[in-house]
Amino acid sequence: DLHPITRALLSVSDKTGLIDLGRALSARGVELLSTGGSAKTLRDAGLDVRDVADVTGFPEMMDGRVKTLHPAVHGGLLALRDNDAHLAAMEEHKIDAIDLLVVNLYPFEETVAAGAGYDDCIENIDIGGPAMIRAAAKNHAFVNVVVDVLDYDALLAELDANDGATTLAFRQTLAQTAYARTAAYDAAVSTWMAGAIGDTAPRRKAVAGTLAQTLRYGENPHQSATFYVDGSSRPGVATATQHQGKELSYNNINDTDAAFELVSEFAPADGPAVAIIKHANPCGVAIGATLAQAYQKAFQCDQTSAFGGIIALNGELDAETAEAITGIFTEVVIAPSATDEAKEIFAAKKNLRLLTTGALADPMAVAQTIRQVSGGYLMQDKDNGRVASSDLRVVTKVKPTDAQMVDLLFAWKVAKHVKSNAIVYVKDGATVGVGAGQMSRIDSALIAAKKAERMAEALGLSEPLTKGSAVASDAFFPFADGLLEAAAAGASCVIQPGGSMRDEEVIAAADDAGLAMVFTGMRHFRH
Ligand code: 93A
Repeated sequence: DLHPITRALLSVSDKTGLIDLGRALSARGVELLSTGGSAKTLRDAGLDVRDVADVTGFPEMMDGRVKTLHPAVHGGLLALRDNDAHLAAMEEHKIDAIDLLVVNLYPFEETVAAGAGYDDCIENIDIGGPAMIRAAAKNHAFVNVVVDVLDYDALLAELDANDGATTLAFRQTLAQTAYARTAAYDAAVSTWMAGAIGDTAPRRKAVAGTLAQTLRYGENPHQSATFYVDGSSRPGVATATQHQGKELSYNNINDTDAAFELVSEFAPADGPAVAIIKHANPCGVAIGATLAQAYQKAFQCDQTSAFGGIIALNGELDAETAEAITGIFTEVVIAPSATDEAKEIFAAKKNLRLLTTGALADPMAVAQTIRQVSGGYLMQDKDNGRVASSDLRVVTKVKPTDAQMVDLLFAWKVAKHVKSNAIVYVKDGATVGVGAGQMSRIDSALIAAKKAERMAEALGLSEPLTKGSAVASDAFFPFADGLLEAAAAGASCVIQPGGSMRDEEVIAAADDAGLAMVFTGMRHFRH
């Protein structure tokens, strides 16, 4: 399975390491073929290179759109070296075998990321490069294909270990990497294209991703994991700048995303807002006069769970808030920005990661979410639903007061970010009880109330904070029991989608309990 490398074709956009690689190959007696810019780089460094144009008998033409797309190149990559007919065809058409292809593609992803216009992006779609990569990778029984500057050293090491040849296993790994690259490349093109033509729900969606981080492990230490970014410019965990602390873990990234998406529901105009997340669910969310106050209010919801949590802010992290946050162990803080003073305060906490995003995410933006199931993917529009005041319908005899309405809408926003079944109690702009992820709605109502009771005891309060609260349910109450539990916990008003077969019964129960209840007509399941 060992095949020596005698001829290489080098065609790279990113010229990093090209000269060293060219020299190292030349020194090992490899003949170099190359395209325009790459050939020039090599020649300027004093290397002996043959132009692809010389091999094809055609000049590079049409602004470089056609340079390697020729049988002399593709025949040299695809010919089976142990097939008499293939060898005869090579002989007849004067095609020389190419044993090594080194290509990195036109920087399409970078061009898009730089905000280039339509035509510029189109021109940066590499055609000849992927064609050669796919050909060389298909013929990995004989041919080596390198698509990543980071693999140059491994290639040279392999050659040295095998007296100028490579093993099949090595070529197979290169081929696998090569197809991953061309797949990701075309996925990036397709994803960009969907955006450029304004198709927010394309019929076919390619999963585009660039490896951003090989994680230490996944949800658990025995699971390996990686983090891919899709090139989106959405402010959030994938695009944030990390200022300090060790690498984010799989769970950190997941929870930080949940935290930032939730806090982004609160525009700066809503006031300073803080969300504390544990296991992708909020254990405290609040708005306050200042961020520091909002943090204290959020922390008070569930001080036990907040330990080791992830905190997201909807405004610039200031010194006072930073100081307050360092009161307990926190894994990650994410905010649009942070003052120098705040950064200094955090600097003393080596294990605390600070991320800044530059801005809040737009909760109304159109996007897709993808979830894997065995044998496939589920794709859907991201839940960017929002209720307008005109959608709200008061269904009870008692109407919510203006102050209650503010808390109801706050609770509703939070409930959208809580795993179903979600029950969220809110008082004075702060969650005071969160029930998440239960299989029955009544249990979520009970758990949230129970946690509020425990918190009241810890804080030495005479009554639980749920007394006089507003409560949100992410989906309708199928029976009156869940609603009655919330009433028993002290809730005075309710927000929920409505739409149950038993709405009448639930409304009657609310009236009996003297509650004000509002229907939103929209559901926020989150499973
Ligand atoms: O425009 S292309 O799709 N047409 C081609 O035939 C072709 N062959 C190689 N682009 C093509 N390439 C790409 O040119 C390579 O993938 C590489 O990114 C780049 C190297 O060009 P140069 O050596 O002139 O800098």
